[in-house]
Order: sequence, then structure tokens, then C-alpha cells
Amino acid sequence: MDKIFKKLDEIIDKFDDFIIMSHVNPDLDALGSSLGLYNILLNRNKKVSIFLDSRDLSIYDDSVKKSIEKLNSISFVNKDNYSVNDNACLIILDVHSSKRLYDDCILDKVSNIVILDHHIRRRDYIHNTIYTYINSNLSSMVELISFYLKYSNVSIDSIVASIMLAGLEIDTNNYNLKTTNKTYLAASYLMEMGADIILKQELLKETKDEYVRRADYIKQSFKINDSIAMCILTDNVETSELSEIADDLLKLVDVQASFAIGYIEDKVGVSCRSMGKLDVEKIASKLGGGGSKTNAALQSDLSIREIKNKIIQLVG
Ligand SMILES: [Mn+2]
Repeated sequence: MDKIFKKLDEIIDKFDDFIIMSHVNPDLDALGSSLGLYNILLNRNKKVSIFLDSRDLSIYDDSVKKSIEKLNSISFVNKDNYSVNDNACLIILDVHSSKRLYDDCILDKVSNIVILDHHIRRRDYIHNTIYTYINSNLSSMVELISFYLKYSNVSIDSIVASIMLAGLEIDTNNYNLKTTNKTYLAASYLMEMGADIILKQELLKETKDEYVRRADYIKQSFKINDSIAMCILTDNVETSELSEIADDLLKLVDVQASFAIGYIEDKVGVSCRSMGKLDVEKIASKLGGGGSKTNAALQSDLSIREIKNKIIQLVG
């Protein structure tokens, strides 16, 4: 990773002005990694803002909102008040397609763009960057930024460390998904930086409605053979909801692989998980997606029924 950090250091040296942006509905991995990177840039005496509209904070639960309010020295900008000059650099975290970007209004106004992401590479990725690092084996953006903080010897507020730790846990589904020894090292480092376990638990709480909604879907799920579970979500969903359902299904006894299928805007999205016996990457890639053996995803123009049948055929 040091090679990447060296490269990032070189880029940071070249510019004075930075805007950090993540994806629509920024989750705690997006928010936590943005805050971590913000601190690194601040430490280098750069002018830096996080592009996040305070009006969008409504997506967060109260504990997250309160934590953000306590970080009152952080500069947030939105589409009404951001400014960029020729020497500005936009760093995009936790996303790499313009469609999923928090606000793509900025793309044609900034000529220097950096992308750091850990999602499976989509076909519609943002091309015109000065540096792109996409590693889908990485557990989370927080993992990368934690090591960058360590490399840069920059300390962070305990609230930021707690938000980052919560983000790491969300993206790994409590240290299951894509978790390596490095993931635990990142978590350990965040604890060293002052992450608070109680605050982290508060940040990760969900409402009863969210819990029940997910439980209802799990209840409606079905097995397509002895060891493979499938769930079809009928409402329009977020990709994160599909991953959560696929993760939850994999926790059930006798489930060796799981598929959660649902509409994401005008496409059908599928989250695929496996304990390792079934290679879900193979299945996802045959349907135009990608990922790894145990964790893959795809988006398709086919209908839910067609996708369902194709998957059943492919695992057969
Ligand atoms: Mn993430």
C-alpha cells in the first residue's frame, strides 16, 4: 500500500485546493473515509472541503447527525456554495461511476480528478482522472484511509475514529466480508486513535422499521436447491439493501450461497454471496457483473424473472 500512498502524496503536493466527494446516500464507510482523508489534507495545510449537503443529513440516524454536528470545524460544501479553481483537485472516494457519484455537477468543472474505490469495477467508470485506484479485494475505503493516516502519522478526533470504525464494520458485515488481517489491523489502529466502542454501537443502530423490513424479506426468501438461498425484493432498493439481505441469508444454517435480487433504478441488481464452495464470481460475470469467489454483484437490463431463471440454470 505504501506505493499508493506515495503516489497520493505526490498528487497532494501538486494542488492547494481539494474537494472530497463520495457516493449518493453516503454510508459510514464513505463518510468515515472522507473525514479521515480530510484530516490528512488539513495536516498538509491544504484547503479542503467535503462535498455533502447538510440538507442530505436526514438520511442519517440521530446519533450520526449529532456526531457530525460536534465536528463543527469540518468544512462541508454543497452545489450552491462550492468553488473550484484551476489548481483544484477532486478526490472521489468509495464510488467510481458518475451515475452513483454524490453530485456529478462538479465533474466538468474540475480538471484534476482522483478516484479511490473498493467496489467491483463498473463499465461506466469516470475516465478522465489523473489517478484511479480501484481494488475490489479491499474491505472498505476506511481500511485504505486508516493505513494512509498511519503512513502520514496524522491523528484524528475520537468521533472521526468511531465513525470510521463503524464504516469498517458496515462494509465488512462485522468482519465477515472481504476481511483480512489488514482489516483487523485497521480496526486496531482506529481503536488506538481513540475510537469509542459505545459511540460506534450508537452509530450502527438501526430503526425497528428497518430491521422489520429486512426480516420480512428474509421471511419471503426461498431455497433454489439444498444449499442456495434467494430473495427477491419487490420495492425499489439501494444496492446496500441488496448486500445486507444477501449477507443475512448467508448467516442461515444450510445456506452455502445466497442471491438477493431487486430493482435499482431502471436496472435489476443482484448481490451474490458464498461460503466459498460455489464460485459466485463465475455466475455474476456470466450475467455481466463481477467480484470475487465469495462476494459478487451485477446489474442487468433483464427482468427479475429472467435473472432469477438464469441464476437457477447456472447453479444447477
Ligand atoms: Mn465502501
